[in-house]
Amino acid sequence: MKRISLTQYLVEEQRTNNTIPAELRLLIEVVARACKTISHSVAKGALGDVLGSTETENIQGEVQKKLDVISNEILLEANEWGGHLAAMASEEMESIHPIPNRYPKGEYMLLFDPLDGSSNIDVNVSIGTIFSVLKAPDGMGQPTEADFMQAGTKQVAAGYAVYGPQTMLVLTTGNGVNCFTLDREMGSWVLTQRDIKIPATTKEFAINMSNMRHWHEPVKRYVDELLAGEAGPRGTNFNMRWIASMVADVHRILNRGGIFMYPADTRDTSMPGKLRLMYEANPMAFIVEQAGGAATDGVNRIMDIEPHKLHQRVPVFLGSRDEVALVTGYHTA
Ligand code: AHM
Ligand code: MG
Repeated sequence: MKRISLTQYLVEEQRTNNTIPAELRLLIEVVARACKTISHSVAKGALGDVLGSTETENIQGEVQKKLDVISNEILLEANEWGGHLAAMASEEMESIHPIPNRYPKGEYMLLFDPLDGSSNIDVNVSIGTIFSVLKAPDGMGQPTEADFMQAGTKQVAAGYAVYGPQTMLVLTTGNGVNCFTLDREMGSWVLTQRDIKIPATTKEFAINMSNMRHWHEPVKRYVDELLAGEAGPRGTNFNMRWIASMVADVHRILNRGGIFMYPADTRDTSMPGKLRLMYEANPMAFIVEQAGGAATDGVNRIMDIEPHKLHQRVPVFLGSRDEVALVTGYHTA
């Protein structure tokens, strides 16, 4: 079988479909290279002294793992000097990171969750990197947080790397979803799945069931119906999987269908859900929609939400189209 590298794929996309401007292509290649470096650190584990926590907390008040900080540094350093970006933002940094004056500035803005699934780092379970690319507003001066406040529909690219038994990169530039596997010996990303599509129906769901007692009524109703199996209104048995790394859970859904849920609950109405809109929900929603699935916050399409804060949280329901429609319908009924 002829091997197609990420570089070749991107160049051909640029040439034939004109969906990827040259600058964006180079930016994606830099992000992919950074993910390769992160993958290398992740794989070393204790041998690279990368496990465990730092003494610091991030903006969300969460204790940072060493790998959270290392991955953040890798992405910042890799992307600072290339000239494709105006600014970056990350789960691990309180405010945005403008490109330093010593480097040329580009027209894109990059957001990322450098190491998603932090609770799985120290137990050798799949984790990942999620990223989203926006265009800088026309005529933007010194970038500010306000420049990042763009709905998910404005994304020009999104992707994630999953560091599992294999390291994979899943990418969309708005023209379907493709998956590349890292060839560790050659150091290159090889196209291994083209135009991935999520089945519209499913018999698998993913949610952290330990929060059940806190859920709102529509989520309770929906999950109760799934749990009732053959005897319930759905008339069929559902299976459940929860990896607690969004990248790994979404990757499974992309490959075999399913619905992923991280709902808001009754505990804290000022903090709807756990996942962050700008660098978790939006990029995943873009990928899932490009694969024929759907993504809502229970009421609205995630990519239509107008953001008002860099680190804002959002309830997430994404995956197989029909299931997302059903649980969303329960919220709006
Ligand atoms: P993180 O960005 O701090 O790693 O948190 C996000 C992760 C998601 O990957 C995952 O879906 C969720 O948190 C798991 O949460 P929980 O521990 O409540 O199951
Ligand atoms: Mg995360």
